Amino acid sequence: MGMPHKFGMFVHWGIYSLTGYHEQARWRFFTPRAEYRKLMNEFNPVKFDPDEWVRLAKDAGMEYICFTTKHHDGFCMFDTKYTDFNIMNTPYHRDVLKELSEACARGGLALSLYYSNPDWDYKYGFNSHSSHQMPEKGDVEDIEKLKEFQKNQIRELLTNYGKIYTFFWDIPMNIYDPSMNEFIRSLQPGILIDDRGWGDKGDFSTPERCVPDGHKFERLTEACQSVGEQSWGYCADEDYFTNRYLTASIDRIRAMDGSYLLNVGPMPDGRIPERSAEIVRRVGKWYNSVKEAFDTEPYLLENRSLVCTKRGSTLYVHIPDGLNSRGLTLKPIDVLPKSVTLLNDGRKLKYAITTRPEDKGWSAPDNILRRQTLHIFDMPADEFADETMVLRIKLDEGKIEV
Ligand code: H79
Repeated sequence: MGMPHKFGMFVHWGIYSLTGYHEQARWRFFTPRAEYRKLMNEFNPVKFDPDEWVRLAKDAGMEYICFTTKHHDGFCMFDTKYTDFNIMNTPYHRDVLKELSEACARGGLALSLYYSNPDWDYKYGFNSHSSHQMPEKGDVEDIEKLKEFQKNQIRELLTNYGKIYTFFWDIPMNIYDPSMNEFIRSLQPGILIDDRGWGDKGDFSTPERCVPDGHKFERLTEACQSVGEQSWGYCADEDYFTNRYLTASIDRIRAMDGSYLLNVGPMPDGRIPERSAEIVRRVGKWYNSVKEAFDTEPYLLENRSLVCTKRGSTLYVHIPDGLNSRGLTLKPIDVLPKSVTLLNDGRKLKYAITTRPEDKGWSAPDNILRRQTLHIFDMPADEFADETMVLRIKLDEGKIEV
C-alpha cells in the first residue's frame, strides 16, 4: 500500500542556484524581472552529470527523482516553445530535463515533475487568489491565458520525456478547474498528481517540512524535506540538518506508510554540493539497513515516543527520539521473542521478561503488580545517538494480539 515508490530525491535546480541563496531569491530581494532574467546568460552547468545524480539516489535506496521543471521564478529547465525564458537560451543550450530523463531510464529510476503554479516571468501569470505572486507593471491577470500556457507546457512535459511517475504542482491555485488534472491524465494515464493544483485534492497529500501526527496516513502521502533548513535550491551557507533529525523524520513518515522526498539543490555548475551528497549517502546507508521495518502496519506501544510497526509475527521498534539509558522496556509486550536485532548494524541484543514480584514469593495487591514486560538490555544508545535505531523483534507465530 501507500505510494508505489517510497523514497525519492527531490532536486531543486534552476538559475536561482547562481544566487547561492534560495530558490525564491528574486522574491526575497524584490528583484525586477529584467534584472533577474540576466541570470539566464550566466547559467552554464558544465559539470552537470545526471548519471551521477542517479547513482547517488540509487545507492541511497531511492527509487525516483522529482525535478523542478519550473519554479516560481518561471525559468524552465526544459526545452519549451512557450517562453524564451528557458534552458535552451542559456550558454549551456541543452535540455537538462531530457538528459535527466534518459539517465533515470538508464538507471531504472522513476521520474517525477515539479511544476510551479506561480510564474513570476509570465505576463499573464498573476493569480490574485493565490500566494507567492510577483506581478509587475503591465502584467495582466488572465486565468484563461494562464491555463492555456500551462497546458501547452504540460503537453511538452508529458510528451517529450517518457513515462512520468508523479506530477507535483506547487502552491495551490485556489481556483477549481478539474480539467487541468484531466488534461494531465489524458497524456499520462497512470500518473499520480499531488494536492496543490487547480482546486482538487489529486491523488496524494504533500506535507512539507513537517511530520504530521498519527499512526497511518489515511490517503496516499508523500512528505518532502530538504537536506538543510534554509533553502531547497543551492544555498552556499546552508544550515544542514543533523542525521539524527533526518533519520527520525524519514522514519516517522515511512512508518505511517508515507513516502519521502529528500531534497538537494545542485550548484550552478551542475554538481550536488558535497555536503548534501554526504548527507544523502549517510541517510541512505541508514535507510537501506532499516527499510524492512516499513510497508508494515502500526502497532501501539504504551511509550508514545517509540514507533512500532509489525508484519506478521515480526515487530519493529523504532526509536526516533533516542534513548536516555541503555535499556528499553516495551509495554505491553509480555512474551519472550525468538530474537531481537538492531537493524542499524545487525547486532543481536539481550532481552528478558521482567519478573513478577510474586515469582519471588512476595505478595502485593493485584493493582500494584508489575506486568511482565519485555526488556531489552545494553543497547548501544550512545553509539547510535545520532540516528534512529530500529529493532526487529521476532516472535513465535500467534504470540501477540496484532
Ligand atoms: O519548492 C519548495 C518551496 O520553494 C515551495 N515548496 C517547496 C517544495 C514553497 N514556496 N513557498 N512555500 C513553500 C511555503 C508556503 C507554503 C504554503 Fe502551502 C502554500 C502554505 C500554504 C500554501 C504548500 C501547500 C504547503 C502547504 C500547502
